[in-house]
Amino acid sequence: MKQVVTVKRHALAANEEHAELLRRRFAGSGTLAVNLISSPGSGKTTLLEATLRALRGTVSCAVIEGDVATENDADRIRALGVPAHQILTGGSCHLDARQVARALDEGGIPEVDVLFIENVGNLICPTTYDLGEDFKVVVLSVTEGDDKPVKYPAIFSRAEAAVISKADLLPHVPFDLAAVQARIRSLNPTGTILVASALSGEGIGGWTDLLRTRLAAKRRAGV
Ligand SMILES: Nc1nc2c(ncn2[C@@H]2O[C@H](COP(=O)(O)OP(=O)(O)O)[C@@H](O)[C@H]2O)c(=O)[nH]1
Ligand SMILES: [Mg+2]
Repeated sequence: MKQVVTVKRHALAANEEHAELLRRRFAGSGTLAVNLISSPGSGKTTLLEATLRALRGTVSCAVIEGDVATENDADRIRALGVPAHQILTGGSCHLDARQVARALDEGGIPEVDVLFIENVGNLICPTTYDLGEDFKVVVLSVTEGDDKPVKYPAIFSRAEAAVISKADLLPHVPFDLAAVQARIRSLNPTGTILVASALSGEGIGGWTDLLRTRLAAKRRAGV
């Protein structure tokens, strides 16, 4: 048991070094890097598709996709004319900083204003792996149940923004939106909580405003 803990600690320490290199790289290019984390199927790729359509022509974007198998998500992004690279983890439950660096070096990803990294779908492992991102976003769909913030507190406390997705389904599912917002707020008092539907477009403006504001702040700060 002690050995397992030690190995995990070493893996995380090595990841930190690579994450720091990525952070410097993103600072150099003025790229806002956003790490999207959620359960499978909560709507990350669909949210990205709506986001890329909304930012088109004003903010240059690229996407790194992380999945256990298939190029499906990268293909969905490329279909919009946006550069995308698919990392296949072959079973691993999270992306690490070295994989992201390799994707940037070899994946044909140009320097852009905003780089989205769609992590492997789960609310646990990706939480502890820094990818040099500016901030993490947790996506929680209304069909997943309103208890998830208290069951997976680490990601909800670490993510600077929480997007409650599939809001168009709220009339059809038992999901106490006010209670979820209060639970997230108690885990992360300074975070932003957005309610959105990629299908209806609700909340997409607020989400893209947040991205534009964070990008402008990063450019002003020069880091
Ligand atoms: N009703 C509704 N369905 C959505 C919405 N966003 C995504 N979906 C559906 O949810 C499923 C999973 O979406 P996807 O974006 O692939 O999730 P990911 O695994 O988190 O990337 C798909 O069937 C989508 O059509 C939404 O805003 N409203
Ligand atoms: Mg996806």
